[in-house]
Amino acid sequence: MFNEDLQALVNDTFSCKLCESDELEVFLSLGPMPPANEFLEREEVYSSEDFYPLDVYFCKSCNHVGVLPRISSEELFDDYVYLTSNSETMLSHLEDLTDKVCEKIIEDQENSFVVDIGSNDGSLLEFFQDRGSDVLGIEPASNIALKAEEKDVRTLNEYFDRETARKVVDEEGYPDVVMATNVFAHVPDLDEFVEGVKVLLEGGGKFVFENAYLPDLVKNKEFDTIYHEHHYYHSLTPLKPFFESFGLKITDAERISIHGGSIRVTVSAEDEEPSDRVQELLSFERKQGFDSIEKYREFARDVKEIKRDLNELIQELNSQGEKVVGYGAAAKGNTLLNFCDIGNDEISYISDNIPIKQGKYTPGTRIPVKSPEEFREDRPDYALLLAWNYAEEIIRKEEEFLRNGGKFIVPIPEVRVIEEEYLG
Ligand code: DWN
Repeated sequence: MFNEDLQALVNDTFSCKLCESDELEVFLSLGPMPPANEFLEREEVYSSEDFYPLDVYFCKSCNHVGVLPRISSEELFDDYVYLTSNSETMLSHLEDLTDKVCEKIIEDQENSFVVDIGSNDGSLLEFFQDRGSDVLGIEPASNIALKAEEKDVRTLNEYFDRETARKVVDEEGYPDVVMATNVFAHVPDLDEFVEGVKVLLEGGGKFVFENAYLPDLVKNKEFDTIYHEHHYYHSLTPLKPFFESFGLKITDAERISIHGGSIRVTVSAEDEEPSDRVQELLSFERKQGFDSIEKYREFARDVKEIKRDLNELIQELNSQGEKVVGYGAAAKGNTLLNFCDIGNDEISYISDNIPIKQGKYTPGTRIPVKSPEEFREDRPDYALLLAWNYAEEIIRKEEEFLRNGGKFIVPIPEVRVIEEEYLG
């Protein structure tokens, strides 16, 4: 159980970002932790780092889950390292998303206008643009927005709020669709964000967003996807009244497999009948107990078992002189490494295919990030698969590593070793 004094402090200091209740119970403490994407340049490795608590709370009033403290977007996103285009799996997912939105929502493709909030490197909007839509990205990280512009995806390098929304409508007109993939959990001020979405929907368009789905996170013990960038861990039960409080309505909701289990939600300002899937998911959440703190206390116990199992395995391999590296310098990997106290003694380096990350060091653990080419050249004994959500794609890419006797350690949902036999 969480320290009583700190729990009282939380209830005196914070309120739920969706319903404003102060009935928050912290059920898991993962910190102190540096921001998960604050990779270190070589010259920063021996300078100080910002560490923050990483406490996960359940709101007993509306069942919402979030983290404390809430770090500013400027600190988290001004200079960013995540690229949507880093995986074939993600690109294939975004193309499928585009097809579904074009099929279900867009009526006149050649005269459609699509806005993507948190558009990253423009990967999603490229698919819409290829199908004839006029597109506009809104991306706060200037280094990432530049990559979208290099691909001729028009992008506003700004944070999204009411003012930006009004500017888009005044200069570009009303969008048919407003997209947001892995963004709606990253916004400290959801009220301001939703007020901005309302402005964009005044023309009758739809808001379609995707985020990690809380029941999947809990069921699959995906504790590493908890970090400060993800202020919230969404489920439909608290989101339904939240949107209704703005005069908006969830008209569709669908579970999808990306990122370890996500949810795709469609929101409208029009008074239309929601699909049956909305009620089915609301019932699922209630029947599975996601409206009870007990479910989250059990999750916290599961997380501590993973930490124990992973530490035992890594320590055994290290003691046997086996070389262990990491694969996929994912943000979630930094939560896992810092929470499990796995550092540069246990892990020699981490391979990653994003050039921005190569040559940097992981926050808190200071593990060097190297290229996949260096990994293949080095042929270590074990690779801790920190990007487990792309396991199939990565195992396919690194088949030779397995065939040469290398093994992957997959930490989620339980610690297991993948060897050559896995290839069949
Ligand atoms: O919400 C977010 C999720 C969706 O993406 C963002 N806040 C940040 C980011 O989280 P992440 O860094 O955990 O995302 P990924 O895309 O799961 O990270 C995968 C990492 O693995 C990337 O750094 C790229 C790397 N990778 C690789 O080295 N080889 C990925 C693939 C597919 C590969 O083949």
